Amino acid sequence: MLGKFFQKPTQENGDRVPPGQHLAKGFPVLTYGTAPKISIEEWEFRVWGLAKPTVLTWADFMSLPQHEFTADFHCVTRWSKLDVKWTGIKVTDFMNLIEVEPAAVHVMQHCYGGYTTNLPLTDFVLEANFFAFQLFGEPLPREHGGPMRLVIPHLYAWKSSKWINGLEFLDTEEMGFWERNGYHRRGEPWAEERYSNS
Ligand SMILES: Nc1nc2c(c(=O)[nH]1)N[C@H]1C(S)=C(S)[C@@H](COP(=O)(O)O)O[C@H]1N2
Ligand SMILES: [Mo]
Repeated sequence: MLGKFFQKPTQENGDRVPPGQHLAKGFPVLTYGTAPKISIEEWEFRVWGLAKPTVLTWADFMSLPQHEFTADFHCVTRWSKLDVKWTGIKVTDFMNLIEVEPAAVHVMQHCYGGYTTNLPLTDFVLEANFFAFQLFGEPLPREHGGPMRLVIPHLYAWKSSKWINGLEFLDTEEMGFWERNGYHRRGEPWAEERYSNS
């Protein structure tokens, strides 16, 4: 066996675990630095760059349709968790609240605490991506990014910002925190895009 922290994939879910990954027991927490503490009352979300500058509140997000999502979660440090259950708001619905300029091709995620991570707009505006505020039916715990995080299921989880509080729309690709520190600019788990090759 793989010990205390990992589970062996079963026959049926083995093909859902990307190369070089193991199934985690439980749901590990991975945070660089300390988890910021933000109440829903003070929570604010900003949009800037190549978009109409906008400040959104918790109520603005809650006015959007809410959905249940089941998604697999892959951390580049080689653990995966299948079938994580979230409640949240689709990125595609969120986009109706803001006005992005046609020249925008890239987006930088910003967070309480200063973490950043970048995405091409084509990886961001997808039906499967969502802002999550519940995990397994409970308010999203602070250590997992509560009150609100982004989830981008098709990329390594460092692209899924916890405590997200803003988006900066860009006409060029800029690097976020881990991308500047040796990790891949895109991070696709099935292609094992772990580290930057430049
Ligand atoms: N703001 C912020 N978001 C973050 C991180 C972080 O350190 N700060 N870590 C990333 C990494 S590397 C992973 S694997 C996931 C971990 O999410 P979890 O702690 O809910 O498992 O969050 C990502 N989002
Ligand atoms: Mo990670």
